[in-house]
Amino acid sequence: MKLYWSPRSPFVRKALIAAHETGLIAEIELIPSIAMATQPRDELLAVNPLGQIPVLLADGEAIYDSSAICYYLDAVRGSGALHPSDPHARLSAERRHALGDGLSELLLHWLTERTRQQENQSAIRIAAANKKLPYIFQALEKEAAAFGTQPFDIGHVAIIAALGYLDFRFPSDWDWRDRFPTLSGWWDHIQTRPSVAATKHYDELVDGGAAAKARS
Ligand SMILES: N[C@@H](CCC(=O)N[C@@H](CS)C(=O)NCC(=O)O)C(=O)O
Repeated sequence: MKLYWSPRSPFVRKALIAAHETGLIAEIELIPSIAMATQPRDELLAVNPLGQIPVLLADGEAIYDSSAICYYLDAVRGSGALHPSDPHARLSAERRHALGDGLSELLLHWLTERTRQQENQSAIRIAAANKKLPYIFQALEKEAAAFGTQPFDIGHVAIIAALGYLDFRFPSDWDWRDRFPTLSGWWDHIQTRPSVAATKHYDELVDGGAAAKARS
């Protein structure tokens, strides 16, 4: 299998966590990729008409997006542990999955605005993101009350990807740790899970690959 990959993408991280959880990571070759919403790349469009990463090449198919890749690795190739078969457990997992993915999307848009020239930044979009964040974290804090007793599933994977991306890109912009103690306690605890510890973000463009070497 081949994965169009970047160590800076929260959606790629979801796929990587699923690959570790299912024990399939050793079968996946990583293809370093740069994806930008403003400059779609031909090599990505050839495998994903949306021009986004991650994309997994497996069984002669190009599989996208991150949710489909996680489903393929876990339910088609693995035991299905990340996608509960009980409808109520699955509904809960999918709601948390949506919450995590939604936060990742919001953060990606926020980063795009922030990296624009000051005069081109949209104050309206930045204000909208700032208004949503407390609501998202209140919902996460409520969900986190059950995290200690739930089997690990795709909802937790998506939330880890989003919170990890927040720490990576916005380490001092949104101080949630003291305000949301249940979520914060779980976040500290989950860092030692092997699939989480093995997939931390780094910026290969800044590190010049040093971080990648340290991890191999
Ligand atoms: N729904 C997609 C979102 C993927 C996504 O937004 N990927 C970003 C990188 S983190 C990307 O490829 N951006 C380029 C673009 O949107 O054209 C998924 O879950 O995989």
